[in-house]
Amino acid sequence: MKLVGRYTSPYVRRVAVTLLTYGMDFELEELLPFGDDKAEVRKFNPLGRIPALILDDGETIVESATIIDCLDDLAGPERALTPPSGPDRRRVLTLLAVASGATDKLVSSLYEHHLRPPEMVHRPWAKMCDRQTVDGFQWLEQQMLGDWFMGDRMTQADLTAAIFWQFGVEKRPNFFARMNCPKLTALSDRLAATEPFKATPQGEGLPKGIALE
Ligand SMILES: N[C@@H](CCC(=O)N[C@@H](CS)C(=O)NCC(=O)O)C(=O)O
Repeated sequence: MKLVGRYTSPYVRRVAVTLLTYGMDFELEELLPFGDDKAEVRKFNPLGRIPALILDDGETIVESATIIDCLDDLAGPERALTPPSGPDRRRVLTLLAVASGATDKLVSSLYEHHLRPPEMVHRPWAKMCDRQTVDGFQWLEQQMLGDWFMGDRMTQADLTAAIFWQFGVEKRPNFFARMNCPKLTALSDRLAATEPFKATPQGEGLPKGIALE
């Protein structure tokens, strides 16, 4: 399998960590969804976004949730990190929806500050995104039942929340510190010490001279 993207993207990284957790072999095609790489990314995803996954038979899948659903299917119900059905599945999917939404809003705010000329940054919009990011992660913090979201076992919700949290902490350390989420911090630290996380370093922070917080 070939994974298109970079670990600087938390959506790419959660796919890579899932692949490694399942023991599935893949090669990484390191492309950014901006600049010179964009045209290349469009060959795999009409939207020009990362991640995309190319299966060994050439089938291409886009969007991290869709890719992870495919990987769960390949791993089988015994090993899948997303419960196959019922209330447990609905709970994990809801946790994932909030984690993804909070991170989408974080990315929107980052784009607002980094991709627009400074005089065109619309601060009320960025502020609303920030509020949604805070509300999402603080809700997730309250959902933790002991070590994991499901209490006794790791699921895709833990893996994804930890990756998204690490991304946020790296991008906006002060903003994330102020959220005061000790359970998410502990989850993130615990998973950061595991092999799949160590094998997928998220890389560099923001370019020098750009400060959001
Ligand atoms: N919902 C998508 C989000 C993917 C996403 O936002 N990727 C970013 C990189 S972090 C991207 O490709 N941005 C470029 C663009 O949207 O044009 C997923 O889960 O795969």
